[in-house]
Amino acid sequence: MTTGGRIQHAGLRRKIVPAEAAAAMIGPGTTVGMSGFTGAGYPKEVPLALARRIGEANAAGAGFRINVWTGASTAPELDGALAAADGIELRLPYQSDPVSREKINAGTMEYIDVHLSHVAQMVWEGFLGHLDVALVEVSGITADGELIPSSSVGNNKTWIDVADAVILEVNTWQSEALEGMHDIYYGTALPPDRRPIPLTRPGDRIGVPYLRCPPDKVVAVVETDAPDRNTGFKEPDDASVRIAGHIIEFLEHEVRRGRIPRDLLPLQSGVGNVANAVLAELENSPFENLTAYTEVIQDGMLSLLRSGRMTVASATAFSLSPEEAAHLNEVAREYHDRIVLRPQEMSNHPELIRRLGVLAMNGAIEADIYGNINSTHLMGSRIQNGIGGSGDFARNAYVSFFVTPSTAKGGAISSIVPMVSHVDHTEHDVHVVVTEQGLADLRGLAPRKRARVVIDNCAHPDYRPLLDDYVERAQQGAYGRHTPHLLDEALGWHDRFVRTGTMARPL
Ligand code: 0RQ
Repeated sequence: MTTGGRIQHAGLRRKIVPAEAAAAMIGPGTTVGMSGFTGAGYPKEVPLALARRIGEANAAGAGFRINVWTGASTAPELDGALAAADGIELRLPYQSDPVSREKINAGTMEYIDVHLSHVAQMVWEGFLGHLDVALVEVSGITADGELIPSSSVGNNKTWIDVADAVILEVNTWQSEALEGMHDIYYGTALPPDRRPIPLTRPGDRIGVPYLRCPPDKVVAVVETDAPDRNTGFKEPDDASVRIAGHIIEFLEHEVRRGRIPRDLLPLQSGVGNVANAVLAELENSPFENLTAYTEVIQDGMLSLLRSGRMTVASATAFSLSPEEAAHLNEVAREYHDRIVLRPQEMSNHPELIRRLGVLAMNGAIEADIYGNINSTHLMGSRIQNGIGGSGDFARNAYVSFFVTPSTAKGGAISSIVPMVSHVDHTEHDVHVVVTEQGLADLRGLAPRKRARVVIDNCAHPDYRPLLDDYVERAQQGAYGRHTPHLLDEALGWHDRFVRTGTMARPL
């Protein structure tokens, strides 16, 4: 298989090398900015070749490690392979790889969990350190040397702009019809030179369809023909369908009250099965002409676009099951006017999220009775994935929803607790909490009223008496009665789980 047709620039065609040769350009201590966002558009072969090289060196005691910056999570060929070789010193931002997770929680890999919209500006500011190499998957190179992005944009513009050297993977598996779907905005700047971003509708195009890269910065081009590797979605379970139902009922209510328009406001939906289930339920809802201003286009959103119920979606990446990814490759051209892929500092930009009035739906691990949310840590200490874009959206959304089943681990854990064991989203950024039990609209409620609706509407019935007991005693005995807590018990549920394997206890 040759990709000659995908690499139209003669000078860059001369830089084609095997993956091993490109990997040999990355030495110990290098910081590499890799493409990739939720299993889409990540480099497929150079990281694997690099992991083999690192694994061999480390087996001989070399201590060969690199720093890995990405858009968000990637896939086993990148995060998994490099982590398994003990090759990552530091990783940022969002990840969801099981091997990386194990290394991070064992304390042998450093992980910095950053709001996804912040990564690029942190790199421009310079305090994260120097970026040596950009390793970026593209779907083609034009005769002028412009780069046609692939199934994600992520931080690629920034990696290419700031790295000393660029390695490209040109992947023929990616559809040629992706050309023209991207909108790369080059108008960003650091303060005090920032200007308003001229985007007022989700489908606006304000940039160019290509990534710019001086050809002499490219040190290697590797040809690949490998699929994006996303995990498929599960059929929505009962809890997800019920959560989705509560959200749709709430939206109908808001429309009836005239608080949001009939075609809603642009939707953002996080990753995972519950988020996908909400999108699937929208298919059966009364809402039409929907739009999305979000990070990822997952199966449920593509299906809304296909049926015509959604008119346009803006994101930074696809996050599709293998079946839907293959399908998209066949029909990508049909979506040219209806899908826009942008750099993640644009898809997640607070200015734009606030202006558009996004309805943001993200996953929680646990919520507390006052509405604080933990989206990232199990029992306060173990990272699960990361905050991803949930903070970008929640803080700036028109309505910010957090969704979680009311229990975990077969009922041994209540996802509604007196106090969250780690805080990602504070009570000030959380408008609505939803479990399969029901929905708590916390807007306009003072803390003690919030506790009442969270317990009554969202907690599992098995845990409601324990929460009621906590609240009653806190209101009697706390140091203050504004947000009453019993400090010696507030995290006692988590402690009980760690010691006994369950949060439940007899009253
Ligand atoms: O662990 O697999 O060992 O059983 O946490 O839980 O139910 O599989 O949930 O896959 O929908 O992910 C919040 C993690 C939910 C996700 C989170 C245990 C549970 C299981 C996973 P096991 P599920 P999901 C988009 C924007 C980040 C924020 C966000 C996420 C594991 O949605 O990463 O939305 N969100 N960002 O058993 C202890 C609890 C628990 C618990 C669940 N209360 N206590 N363990 N678990 N609840 C992302 C991007 O921006 C890219």
